[in-house]
Amino acid sequence: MSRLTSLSDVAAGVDRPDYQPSEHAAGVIHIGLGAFHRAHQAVYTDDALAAEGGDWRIIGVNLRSTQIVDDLEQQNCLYTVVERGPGPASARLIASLEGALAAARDSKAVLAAMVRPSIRIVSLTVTEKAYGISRATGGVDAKHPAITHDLSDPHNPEGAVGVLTEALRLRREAGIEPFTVLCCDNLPENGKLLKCGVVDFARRFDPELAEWIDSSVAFPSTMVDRITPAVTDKTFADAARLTGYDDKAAVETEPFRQWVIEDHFPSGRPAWEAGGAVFVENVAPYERMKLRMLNGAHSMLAYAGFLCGCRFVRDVMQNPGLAILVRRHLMAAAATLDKLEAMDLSQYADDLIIRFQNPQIAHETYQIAMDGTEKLPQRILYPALEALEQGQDVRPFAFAVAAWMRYCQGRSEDGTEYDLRDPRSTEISDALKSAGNNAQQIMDALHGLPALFPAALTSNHDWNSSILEALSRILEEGIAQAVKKEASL
Ligand code: CS2
Repeated sequence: MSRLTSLSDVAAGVDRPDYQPSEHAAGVIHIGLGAFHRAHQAVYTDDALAAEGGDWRIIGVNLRSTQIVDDLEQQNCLYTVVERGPGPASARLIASLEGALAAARDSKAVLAAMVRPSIRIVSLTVTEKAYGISRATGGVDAKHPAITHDLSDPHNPEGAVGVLTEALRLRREAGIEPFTVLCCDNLPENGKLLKCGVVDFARRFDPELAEWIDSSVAFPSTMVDRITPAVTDKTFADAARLTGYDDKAAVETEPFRQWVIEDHFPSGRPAWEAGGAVFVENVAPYERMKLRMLNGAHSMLAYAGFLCGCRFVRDVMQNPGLAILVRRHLMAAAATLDKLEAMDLSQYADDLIIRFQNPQIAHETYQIAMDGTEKLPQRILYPALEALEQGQDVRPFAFAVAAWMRYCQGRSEDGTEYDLRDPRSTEISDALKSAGNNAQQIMDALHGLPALFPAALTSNHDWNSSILEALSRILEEGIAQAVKKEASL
């Protein structure tokens, strides 16, 4: 079977771009060429190009791995999105990627592309851990490996914040308007957070540049959503079966997608509304809703589900006790939110349950469980704190954290060891070394990890007793029994 390299000769019934890709130049650089970008922003851009045209194709950049760049280059950056909904899987070809660059191999080419005046937006999906910005201070964390490196050599940056700053510096020096920076990671007020980080980073070696970034660069916030499991051989097999081509850059995803964007693009933007994106003045309520409900419930079900032996989210939803806990978590998270006129939160919860149940989507609990220390604060800990402040039951959040604490032991009940896949995994294992199987000691050790748990939480009696009760039960009676009991409360 030949590689996907052109839009012609694709099997009938495959959705293909309704525009001539070569007629559109690039206007966006996207950092982080993972499956999520290819299933989300690139699809909206494909819709925008078909509807309104414009020079808005995307040059994709990967900071570290080179494989996807090589794969895309071999197929003219065309790729397939396999959609898995209630009916048979369907395929759509995407042509919005104009090029792909690997920063690890050619960082100069990446910076040169970012300095081109025709590039008006730089968007990012690099995952929470890649930024190195402290939520507590809004400044950069000088101990973060990429930040440490980039502060010592700011003109040869390796990390996301360093690359953005250097590209903005070069543009300013050349008298070129800055690009708009669009953070698409699951972080609260992601635009504001990234702006604070970039400004703080620049201030450490070039205060004037920092001033200029602060006053001239737009960092709109966004809420992005589409459940996108890691690709597997089945993704490739289905892409080949549906298109007739071998596609090494195919992705698979659910039919649902959502994008809410703060409308602040001084140098223009693609007509993403053509793909259903919604532009609003203030994204924060949407972000909070998604982070606390979808992502919060995801993290809870990933830890509890993984420990119960559920490989996929859909398996979790088949476990009666876990399914009750997912709904309980969604409702508890919703109760911490302000009313959102445009959204019905109980409808949103019902829809999420259906999405989680999707039998065609093989979304691994182990994938979601990754990077817990980066995800818990915005998904579970701050909502828990607000629940306490508002006099609501903190137990659902405490149960999620108790499940995470048990997960941090790195060993299933049958003795199988697994890798925590967390940037702080060594610190976690060290902290747990002398805690044995004692719930109080495990809780104290993990509560004590610097800059993770808010003090107002760890000093709260209800929080501590709820964690201790849930964790002791998990350790003494086993996760299955603990889930059953928790669900019957
Ligand atoms: C998940 C998210 O892996 C995770 O932590 O919660 O990737 C989730 O699937 C997406 O945010 C859905 O939009």
